[in-house]
Amino acid sequence: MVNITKKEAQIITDIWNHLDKQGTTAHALERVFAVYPWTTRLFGSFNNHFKAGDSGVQGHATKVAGALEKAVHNLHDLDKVFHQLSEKHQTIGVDTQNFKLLGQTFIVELAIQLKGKFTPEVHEAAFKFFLAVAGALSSQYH
Ligand code: HEG
Repeated sequence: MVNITKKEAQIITDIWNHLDKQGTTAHALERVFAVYPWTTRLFGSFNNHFKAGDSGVQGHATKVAGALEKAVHNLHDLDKVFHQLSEKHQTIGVDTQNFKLLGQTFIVELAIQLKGKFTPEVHEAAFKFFLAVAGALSSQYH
C-alpha cells in the first residue's frame, strides 16, 4: 500500500484539476508506445498509428483519463475502485509492468507542462500517485 499524505493528496488534486486531461493522457500514451515499443502489442486495432492525435490513441486516452479521474477522487480506496479494472487488464493480458511505464511517461508530460512549477514535491506526489494506481490495477492479478 502506498501511503499518500494529506499534502500529497492536495498536490495531486490541484494538478489534476488544472490539467488538460485528455491531451496529457494522449501524449503520455504516445510516449509510452514510442519509448517502450512492446507496449503496442495489444493495440493491433490502431493499425500502427500511435501518435497522440490518432483516433485509437485518443479513444484510449479518454478511457484512461476517465479512470484516473476516478482515482484522484478516491485516493485512499484505489484497490476497491480498480477491482474490476484490474481483473479486466489481467483477462486482456496486459503486463503489470506497463502500468508503471505509463506512470513514468505521464510524469514526463507533467514536467513539460508545469515547467517551473514542477518541483521535487510535485514529482514525488505524482510518482506516489502512479505507484498507487499501478498497484491497484495489479491487485487482482494471480
Ligand atoms: Mg488500460 C482498457 C484504464 C494502463 C492496455 N484501460 C482499459 C480501460 C480502462 C483502462 C478504463 C477500458 C476498460 C473497459 O472497457 O472495461 N489503463 C487504464 C488505466 C491505466 C491503464 C487507468 C493507467 C495506468 N492499459 C494501460 C497500459 C496498457 C493498457 C499501460 C498497455 C500498454 N487497457 C489496455 C488494453 C485495454 C485497456 C489493451 C483493452 C482495449 C481497450 O479497451 O481499448
